[in-house]
Parts: sequence; C-alpha cells; structure tokens
Amino acid sequence: MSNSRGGCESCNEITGASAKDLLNQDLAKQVRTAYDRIEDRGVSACLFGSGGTCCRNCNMGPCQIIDGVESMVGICGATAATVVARNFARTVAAGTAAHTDHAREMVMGFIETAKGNTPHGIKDVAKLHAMAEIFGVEIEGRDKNEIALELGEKALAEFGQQKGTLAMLKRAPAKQQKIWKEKGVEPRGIDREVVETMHRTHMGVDQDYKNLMKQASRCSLADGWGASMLSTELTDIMFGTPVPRRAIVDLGVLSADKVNVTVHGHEPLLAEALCLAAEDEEMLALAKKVGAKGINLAGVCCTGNEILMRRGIPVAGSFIQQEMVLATGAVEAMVVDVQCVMQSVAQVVKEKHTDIITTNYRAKMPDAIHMQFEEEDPLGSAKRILTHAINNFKKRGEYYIPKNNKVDVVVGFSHESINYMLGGRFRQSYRPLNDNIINGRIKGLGALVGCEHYKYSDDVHFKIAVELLKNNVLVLATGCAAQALGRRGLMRPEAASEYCGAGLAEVCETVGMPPVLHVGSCVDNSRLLIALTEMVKAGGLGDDISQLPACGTAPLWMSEKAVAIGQYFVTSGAHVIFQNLPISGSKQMSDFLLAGIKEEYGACWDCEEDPIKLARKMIKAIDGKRAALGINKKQDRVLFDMEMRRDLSSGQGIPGVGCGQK
Ligand code: SF4
Ligand code: MSK
Repeated sequence: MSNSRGGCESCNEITGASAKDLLNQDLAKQVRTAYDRIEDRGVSACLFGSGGTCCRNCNMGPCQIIDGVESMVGICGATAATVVARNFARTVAAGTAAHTDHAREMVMGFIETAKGNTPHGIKDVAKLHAMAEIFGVEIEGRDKNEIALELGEKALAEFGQQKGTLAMLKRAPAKQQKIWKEKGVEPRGIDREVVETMHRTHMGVDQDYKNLMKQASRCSLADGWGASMLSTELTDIMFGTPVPRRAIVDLGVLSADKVNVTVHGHEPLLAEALCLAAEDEEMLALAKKVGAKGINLAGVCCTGNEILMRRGIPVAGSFIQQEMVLATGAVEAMVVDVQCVMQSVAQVVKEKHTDIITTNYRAKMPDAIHMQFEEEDPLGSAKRILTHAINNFKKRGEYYIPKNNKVDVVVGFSHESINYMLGGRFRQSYRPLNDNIINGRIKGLGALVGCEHYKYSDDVHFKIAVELLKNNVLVLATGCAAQALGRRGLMRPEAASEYCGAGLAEVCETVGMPPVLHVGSCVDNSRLLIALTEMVKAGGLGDDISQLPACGTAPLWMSEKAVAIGQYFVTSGAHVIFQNLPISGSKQMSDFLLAGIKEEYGACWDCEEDPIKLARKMIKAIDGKRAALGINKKQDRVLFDMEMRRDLSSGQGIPGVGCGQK
C-alpha cells in the first residue's frame, strides 16, 4: 500500500518535483523523512481520535465515547457532543495560545524598538498613526517613538486585560460587532479567553456543547482580531508593510558557493536581525575568509513568509520540505524558533555538517545547539549565530542542490497593497475590486491558507487553486499553502493567462498582478479579515462579511492554529471548508458546526476530502452569495470614458464598472 519513498499510494506526488529530484540522489537515500515514518508506523489513525471522541481530561479515563450508545459515554457521564466540543475548544485554545505568545514577543520587541533598544525602527508611520487612533493614542505633536511606546504598552495590556473588549474589534463591520455583542462573544482579554477555555474544558465544568462552542468562538476572536492582528500590524510598523516584489522559492534557492543559513519557525524578530547581520561587513569578511562567496539567507515555513513578504528573501521550503532542505547537505545552519519545527530535523543532520540552532528558551530540542536570542541585543545574537554557521562552511561535505528548482514569484500583498494595486494611487479603495465582483469579471474571493500534510499529495492546493481560478475566483493565500502555490508557478503574473477564466485574467493582466496573491504568514490571516472588512466598507456587496462572495479553506491543515483561524473566520461570518475536522464522532456537534452555527454568525464550517469537490463547494458557496446579492446575472460591459476615469480618481467609484476595463 505504499510507494518506494514514503506516503500512501494516493499521495505519491507528495513531495513535489524538487524533493523527488533530491530524494533520488544517493546522499539523500538514507535520510528518513516524515513520508518514511508514515510507512514505518504502519498503523492507521485511531477512529476515536479522528472523530474527536477520545477524552483524557481526567485520570478516570481515557474514555472512548460512542455516540448514541448508552454504555459508551464517559465514566463521568460525558456524552459524545460534550467530549467532541471540549476537544475542539481545546484545539482552538492551543492554536490561539501559539499565536498569542508569538504576538506577545512581537509587541515586546516593538516596545524595545520604540525605546531605541534594537537595531530596528518605526518604518511605517502611516500605519503607526492608524493603529494609534484605534488604541486612543494621541499623535499630534508627538515623536513617532513616543507614539509607538504608548501604543506598544496599550497593546501589551490587552493580553492581561480582564474586562471590556479588545480595541481592534471596532475595525470589523458594524454588523459583525453587533452580532458579537448580542451573542456575548466579544473577547475581554487575550490571555483570559485562552485560560477560560482551558478551565471550561476541564473535567466537570462546561458540559453544554453549544456553550463550549460559544467560548471557542470568543477565544478564536481573541486570536484573529486580537493577538494575530496585533502581531501583523506592529510587525509591519517595525519592519515595513509588505509591497509587491519579485522573489524566488523552492529548494533550488540554496547556493553552492555561499554560506546557507535557513530560518525556520514564526517570529520574525530574529530573522530580521539575521537579515541585518548578513549584510554586515564583518560577517561578509568572515564568510570570505572561510572560502564562501557570501551569505545566503533562506526562509522555511512562516518565518520564511515574513522575510519573503518584506524583503524578498528567498524561501527554500515550506513545512513539508523542512527535512528536504537539510537533506541537501548544503545548509550550514538551520536557525529555528517556535512552531512547526519537526523534531526529526536534528536526526536528518546527524551525519552532516549542518547544525540545528534553537534560539528560543521555550523551544529546545535534543541533538540541537541552543543559542538564546537575546531580545535586548538582537544584532549581537544574530552575529553570534551567523558566525557559528559561517564556521561550518569549511566542514560542508557532499551536497546536492536540486537543479532547475527555483520558481519566480511575486509576493507582498498586504491588504494595503491590494488596495493600492486594485485601487490605484488616487483611489486607494477596494471599490474597484467590488466593482469587478459586481460586474462578474471576478466571481469572488477564495482564501487558500494553512499548512501542508504528509498524508496528502501537495497537489491538493494546486488543484483547488486551479479550479477556483478557472472559475474566476481570485485566490488569496497565506502560510505554507501560499508557498505550495508559489512553487507551482501560480504567483507569476503570467499565470493569469495560463489558468484563469477570461474575466479574472483580464483584471490580473490589466493590473499586472498574479492570480494568486501571497498575503503572508499564518499570523497574517488577520490581513484577510481586514481585506474582507474593507470590501464591506467599500459598498455594493452587503453590510457584513457573511454576505460577501468569499470562502476560505485550509485543506491540508496540520497545526492547531489552523482550527483557531477557521473558527475566527466562521465567527466573523466567512464560510470555511477543511478536508476534515475531528468532530465526526458526534452528530450533534457535526450538525452544529457544519450548519447550526450559521444561525448565530452567518457562516459555518464544511468538510470535503476531494480537492476538486472542495473547490466546487467553495464556488457554490460564492455563487450562493452572488445570488443573494442579486449580482449573479451577467452585466453589460461598460467602457471607461474620460469622465468615468475622473470619477474613479476622485474616489467615488462607479457601481458595476471595474478597473479592468480598457
Ligand atoms: Fe472520561 Fe469524563 Fe474523565 Fe473524560 S472527563 S476521561 S470522559 S471520566
Ligand atoms: S508554518 S502553522 S505549517 S502554515 Fe505557519 Fe505552515 Fe501551518 Fe506551520
């Protein structure tokens, strides 16, 4: 039932062209990867675990529950619905906690930057002022660092806040805010919602699945509109809001004659310091001294996305490629921080010169070297790490960098740059996007986000995206899904004519953008919340997110963060489809999350294993929204005359007419 190099028969395209090339080389044949471990383990997933009905929340268990069988409730009497809901809520809490701790680090780094204690600065003053307004920070007559310091301290206070609501909830459409208030799911403080979720899922506390899901929603909002959004926005202010730029991705970005240092994880504080250190004369001289032509920084996973978006630093690999990157033997050091770093990476490099360098006290690993990243001395930390990596260059032995495996991408689509690209310098509005949706050139928006998964072919993202593009659905991508789509060539502007339906192709070609927009890391899904909100505010597509012709998916989700993300999108009114969810063990919970929750927030979850069927479900959901808005009929094409162009420049917009018309 298995192929020669890992994975089940249905996923023999799992590794992609570059990894297949690499794994066929002698030097990589001995490397054990996750694909091999799936084969080695030889056991299929536990049905109770997959269905969400295994409870080990107390020591009377573990209890495996069978829905509807009286003798198979928990020893405490917990039903399938209770257990599935508790497990689901805990997954949301764990995902939220991960984003929260990441965000806390970024806010603390922001405060140190405002105090002048880091090599970074305040790069995006416009965003600083916008955020200051949201947090009630006075900007008149004040220095940017002074404003940033007060903003940082107010943001940090939201983590430990006990009462009230989070400041950024008021960025949401008014109707969403009203729903959250009525349903009682406005988060009070970021940490509080995580703690309360863990408490309420403890043995013998909340045993009403709908009440548990209400808390899961509240907790997820603390992630999306709280922690994640704070992280994205303050990181942008410090390191610059992404703008479209060209870059390259895939294993071929590694260099034969430079010191290769890959940065893997999530928090960009260290990665940004490494970018500065890699340009430092002293470091470059050291690299030369050991016989290297320079220093080649490359990203992996979401740290990769962060520096790809802001600096155009190449990405060597996504989540499923982290072992492949090391199997090349061409990497002097993989520098890791938190989240999505597989313990196997230290084993992959055991016979190689490569060092795995852990840098965060929270995340250590046997057989890795720990070099703590000192927040008060980022550049010094980065130079120490880089020096270690450079000294490894002389020890490099046999290596293989897959040839012809670097793919051009255009990345950097923050919600501001989408605004700019589609709205133009004078308009700066989502109205042209809305117009193109209303006139039918663009059917709607599809968000393709989240992780990758070794059990499924990495073709899944590609198949879904191609089906969406063919049907004129503009794709916004984040996380490792974005990297998978970049590797397959969908982030080149030319992809518009190759893959899109006529309407979407026309818009992309006119604007000069790729049909799949890279919006950032997994924390940056908060950018999608703002993009959806801007669409509501631009008008013509209803008055809340649930009315927009948009649908999201994280088909190959792996991390608990993806479930938190999905839940905050559903609670914000956006329909979300995954390939599977651990809820099938309870009919009540399945019925609620896959339908009933829609009555509360205007959106629900859905599951579909087959990628094409999943894409078609997304299209059907978008078509349903179009029909409800009354924009499902083909509209006559209207050509711009000079007067219309002047109206566009004045920011008024012309209903039914898009920017793509020549
Ligand atoms: Fe079993 Fe109840 Fe304990 Fe869970 S909380 S392990 S269902 S006894
Ligand atoms: S890194 S959370 S595998 S997107 Fe953000 Fe990728 Fe998913 Fe980790």
